[in-house]
Amino acid sequence: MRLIMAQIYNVPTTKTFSEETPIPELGVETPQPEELRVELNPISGERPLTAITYRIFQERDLIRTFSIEPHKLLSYLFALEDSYQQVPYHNKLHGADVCQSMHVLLNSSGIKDVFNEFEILAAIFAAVVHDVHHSGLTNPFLIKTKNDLAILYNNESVLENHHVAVAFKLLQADERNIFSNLSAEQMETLRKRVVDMVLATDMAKHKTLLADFQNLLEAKKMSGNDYLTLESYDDRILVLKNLIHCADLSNMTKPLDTYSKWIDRLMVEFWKQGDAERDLGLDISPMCVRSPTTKDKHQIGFINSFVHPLWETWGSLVYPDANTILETLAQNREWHEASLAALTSSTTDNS
Ligand code: 8BR
Ligand code: ZN
Repeated sequence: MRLIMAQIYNVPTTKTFSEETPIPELGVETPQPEELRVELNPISGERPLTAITYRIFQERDLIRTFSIEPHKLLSYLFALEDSYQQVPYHNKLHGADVCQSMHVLLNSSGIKDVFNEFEILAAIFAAVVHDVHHSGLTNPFLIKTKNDLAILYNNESVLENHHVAVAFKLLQADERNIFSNLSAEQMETLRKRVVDMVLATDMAKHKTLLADFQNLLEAKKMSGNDYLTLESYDDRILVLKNLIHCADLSNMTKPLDTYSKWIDRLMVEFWKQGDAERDLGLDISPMCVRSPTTKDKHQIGFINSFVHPLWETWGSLVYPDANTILETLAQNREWHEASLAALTSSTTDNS
């Protein structure tokens, strides 16, 4: 990935829309509008991200509230979608999935009326852009191979800084500037929230983020309020940061047939990185080792250390909304445990 410091990203030559271009009802042309929700990727003409995000903007009335010009929104979403790389996991489908998950989480009963329309716009936007132009390689890999992006961002949240920079770079062209009707002050406020949220998707921030969230909820309980009141910017953004983190780590809380597809994609991406590490003579990262037990072992550890504590805390805030989510997460972990036990016993039998 060649990169000149002043040049964040070469914007692709994606179709742009003008005021004269007819806007399809669902954002993308499809002869099967009813089926679009079910078979999103093929029916949307391989534009799942545009179709989902355009629908969410419509449903939440963000287009009218923020005077967003529909042709600019489509031009932005097309360019964003084309800026997600064709990697096995961190592709446009993941961007669309996290945006959709964010949309659903924002409707949880415990927080339904907590955030204003502006924060909702920032949260939906941050979710859809949060992994744009991801190369399918982890931060530690980019750092140890001294990639240009690691140099540019001084090894700090390398990918996340890049994702948010690309997202704002795409806004620079007039025809894609969906926020052109916001005042300079509103734009600054929006930008700060989006940057804070996208940077919070760096797994290196997980521990602090969750501990601060738990402290906040504890303090709120002690004040005797049974509904959440968030006054300061720090408190509000802390909940939003945890919200995007939950949306990002939501695939293992979904039914097994959906979850297993995501985890298989992630493993293909990890294995490719492992191959690159081997070819470069580097130590292979533990989750990138091509061994039959890597997937189960790693996911059990990941769920126990990161995903379950996060969702348990979220569940305490939106109780009882997250109960089904926590049950599905437990079932998916049991599926990995059973698979690992079967693999281990077959190895022992053969020895
Ligand atoms: P991003 O999607 O923003 O990269 O953050 C999630 C990170 O968590 C992934 O890049 C990956 O390194 C890690 N992860 C693991 Br390990 N298992 C995961 C899973 N089942 N789903 C999502 N992320 C996972
Ligand atoms: Zn992500």
